[in-house]
Amino acid sequence: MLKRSSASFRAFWPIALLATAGLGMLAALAGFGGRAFAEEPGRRLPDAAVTLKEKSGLRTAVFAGGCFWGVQGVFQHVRGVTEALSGYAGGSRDTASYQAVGSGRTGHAEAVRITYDPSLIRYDELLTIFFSVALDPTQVNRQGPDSGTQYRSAIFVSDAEQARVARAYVAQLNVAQAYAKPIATKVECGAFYPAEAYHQDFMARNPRHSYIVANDAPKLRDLQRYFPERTNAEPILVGAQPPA
Ligand code: MHO
Repeated sequence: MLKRSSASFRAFWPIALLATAGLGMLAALAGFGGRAFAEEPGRRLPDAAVTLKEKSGLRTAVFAGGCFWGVQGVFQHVRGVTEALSGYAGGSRDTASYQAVGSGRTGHAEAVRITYDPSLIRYDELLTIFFSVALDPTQVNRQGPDSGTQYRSAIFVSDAEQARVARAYVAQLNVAQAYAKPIATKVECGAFYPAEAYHQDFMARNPRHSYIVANDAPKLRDLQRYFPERTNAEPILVGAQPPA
């Protein structure tokens, strides 16, 4: 009797393993059919109540929303943006490399520096697009399939005015309960360092890359869907030789 039950136990294990693997694969397929891992779908959020009175001349904004490929890919299609550069913010110059930042211990977040013409789009309007389609701001130290402090979401402000407008918008969205959970995105200060050339224009150059298809293409579709009047058909690319 004992012998028989241990034999059936042994026979059962491979079946149990196969069933578990099968279920896991089904769950993964279901996730990748839509926006993989993200809990918050894209939408058009309300305009900011506190807006930024822009000065003339080109301005910059730095946003961190997980892997920079998708954030750059979205903002390269936003009208009024003259450059969207992938890089690292929140840490020091000497460790601002993909390999070092990937350890999650340098303090950097993957970030995108957006240069824009304030006569065409304001800082607070960039914020609205960022929160609406470029990330799930409720995720803590992760974004989609990527986890670690380097994938936290943050707004890196360059002056007190940007900080005031960014904090007000986060508060506005929280009060309006725009998301099911509180916003984890922090307002931070810190220099921006451009990423390596092979990371620039990654989404535009690799539209069929499985990561882009699963995680980033939906963000661009959301931009086109919810902000058609702000979308350019063609991306503004950094080009083959980004500034060092
Ligand atoms: N998990 C992705 C993240 C890329 S993003 C530029 C990868 O390792 O390819 O961090």
